[in-house]
Formats: sequence, structure tokens, C-alpha cells
Amino acid sequence: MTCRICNAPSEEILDLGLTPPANSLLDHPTDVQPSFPLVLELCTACHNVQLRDCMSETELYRNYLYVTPKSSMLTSHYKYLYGYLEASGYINSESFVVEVGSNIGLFLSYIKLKVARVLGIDPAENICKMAIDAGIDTVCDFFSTASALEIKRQYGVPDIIIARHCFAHNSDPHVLMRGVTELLSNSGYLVIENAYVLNTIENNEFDQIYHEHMFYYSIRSMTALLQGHGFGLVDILISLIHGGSIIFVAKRIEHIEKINRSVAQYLAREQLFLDRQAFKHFAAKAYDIRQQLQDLLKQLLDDDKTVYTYGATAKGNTLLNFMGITCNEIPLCVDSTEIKQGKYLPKSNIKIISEKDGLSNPPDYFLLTAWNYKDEIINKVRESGNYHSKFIIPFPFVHIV
Ligand code: JHZ
Repeated sequence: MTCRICNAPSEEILDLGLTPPANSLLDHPTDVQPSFPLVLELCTACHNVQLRDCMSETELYRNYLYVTPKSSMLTSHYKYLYGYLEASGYINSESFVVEVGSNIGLFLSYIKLKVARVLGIDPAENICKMAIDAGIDTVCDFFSTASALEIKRQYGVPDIIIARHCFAHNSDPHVLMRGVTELLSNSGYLVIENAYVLNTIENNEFDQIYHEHMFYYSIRSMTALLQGHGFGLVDILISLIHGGSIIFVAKRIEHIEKINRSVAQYLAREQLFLDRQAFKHFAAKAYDIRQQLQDLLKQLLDDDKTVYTYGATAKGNTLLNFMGITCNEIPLCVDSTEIKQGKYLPKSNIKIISEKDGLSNPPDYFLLTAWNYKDEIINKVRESGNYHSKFIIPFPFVHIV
């Protein structure tokens, strides 16, 4: 197919089969569950990694079930991110900050008192309502030229636009960049945080592939995208959040005065390790991990052990459905998000229960589908007095804690 960043031809890397959208949780296990292909491709020119087939954004996000969880790891990440941006002079107490894909506004709540003004924009009506109820001014819309113009008219021009984990969520990121070009002040900064494809590949995290993730950014593909809109990178920050994320700081090219050496350093590392061979290895590893997990689960069930999953995550659904696991093997999934509880995971039909219910009647093993919160979740379970349940961690290799 064709690269949606630079239009060069793309080659298939991995086909995970037909899968329902990861956050399409079911009210009843008998509900109709349409499935769509999940095929990953690599661009031969700009190294962009993308989903071959994209679903419509309206279908995916208008009524959305992903609510940013309350997590000490996330709070530490907000502190780290804000601290870095401030120390580098990209943000200060005078800044007007717009966050794209602001969800329930947790990041904006964290920085609200440190800056002059904050505004969120998010397309999910149910989620925006939660943000507004929490006191975060939020425009309910997709980010585009039209909504950017409307924000400019109503709220003015921001000094910084932050987009955390949403540049992958649109089949055409040029739409997002056109919105940025329209809205951001001339010398303003654009901060884009996303799962970093080099981490995804190195840690074998094939479960990061699902319909909401239409792009898997590298420094090279992000540079190609930005350049098409007159922007260039001025800094890069790496974080452990969400299994390994990258934070790109960009500016209009004509306003760039200084480029931090992190950009050249991380690019050199990427050029060394992110090649065709790495993607071949990644694809092979997906099948290895599937086999190991299937064997482990069979052995545990043969030994009459009980297994639940922990975290009704989007990525968990890729993992379970690629493994072919259903409620016949794993009856329950524990998750802290109220609006997910009582629903069923798509295709596997595993029922979601609260942490309280999961912890009052714990299984022998939890398959940790929210492995990115590993330490936090294991501590929580141990602090509840449960020293019995073990945890199966799927990545970077299958192991038990
Ligand atoms: P979490 C989401 O992916 C969706 P998911 C999205 N597409 C994206 O890009 C990434 O985030 C960044 C629960 N939990 O964040 C809450 C507990 O039960 O890994 C969540 O449902 N107890 C926007 O869905 C889930 O786990 C806890 O103590 O793969 C975590 O979901 C904690 C900390 C979380 O993302």
C-alpha cells in the first residue's frame, strides 16, 4: 500500500488477523462483534510504520471507554514532563497551553496552577463531560483546521500545543498538523508524545498494535511529517511510560534558534537499530510469545489453577485475540475503570470486574494485560494482603512474578 505520511510504497511487516476494535467493550457477550484486519506496514522511504486498514475516527472515539487511570506512575510522568519542558524554556507561568486528545483532563489538572491558562480538546462526548465536571475547560471536537480556527477565535493563540498519545490515533496526521499550523503562535512549541516504535520493537510489544494505533512513530517518520508542514524537531525526550514513549518537541523551522543534541543522539541510535531485520525479528517474536503463553496457560489450567487478566486494556485485547484465548480459559478481567466494569472484552467475552471484587476472590495467576503498570499493580495487590496470586508478564519475554 502507500505511506500516509510521504506517499512512498509500504511493505507488510505483520498480520495479526481479523480483530474487533480494542475498546469496543460489549454490554452482553451475545452482542454482534464486527472484526477488521490488523496489518502493520513499513514505508520504504520515510520508515513510517502504519496500520494498513484504518477505521473511521468517529466510530472509534465519539463514545469512548478509555479513561486515563489514576496512577502514581502517570503522576510522576506528568511531573517529569512538565519539569523538563519548564527547565528547557518551552513552557512557563505565562503560557497558554492547549492539549489535543486531553481525555478527562488529568495532565491539564496537573499543570493548571503552574501556567497561565489551559484548554483541552477531545472528540469523545462522554469523556469531555468528565473533564469539564473536573474543572478543565474542554472543547468537544476532533482537532483539525476548522476546530483550530474556532479555538483561535474563542480562546486566542496558544504558546504551546501538547498532544499526548493521539497523533497515532488519526488515519491522516496531516489533518492534525494543519490544525497546529493554523493555531500555534509563530514562535510556539509543539510537543507530541507517543509510544516509540524502537521500544515497541525492542520489547516485542506486538500488543501495541490495534485499530486506534494507526501510526508507530520513529524519529525519521516524525521528521518527515513535521517537515511537510514547515516544522522541525528541537528536542527529544524518552520516557518509560506506556512501555517506552518518545516526546518530540518541535517548532516552525524559521523560528528554530537552537536544536538540543538529544535529536542527533537519538537519531543515530535509531538508525543503528531500527532496520528491516529488526522488524522481521519483531514479527517472529510475536509468534514465539503467543506459543509460550498458550503453552503456559494450558499447563496452568491442566493443573486446575485459576487465571484472570488484570487490566481491560486496548493492548490486552490484541494479545488475547491473537492468542485465541476466551472466557472458557480466563473467566474474568479486573479493571479500576468504572465505565468498563460489567462489560465484556470483545471476542474473548471475558467479563470485567472491579479491583475490589477481583481482590476479594483472587485467582492463582493474573495475566498482566496492563503490564505497563506492573510495579504499581503488583504493589496494590500485595498491599491488599494477597501474597498468593502470581503475575504472568508477557513482555519483553514471558515470565512469572
Ligand atoms: P493503559 C490506552 O491503551 C488507549 P490501553 C489509547 N489508545 C492509548 O494510546 C494508550 O492508552 C496510551 C486499568 N488499571 O493505560 C485502567 C487498573 O485496573 O495501559 C485501564 O483500563 N488498575 C488511548 O488501554 C488499564 O488498566 C491500576 O492500578 O492499553 C490501563 O490501560 C492501573 C494503574 C490501571 O492503556
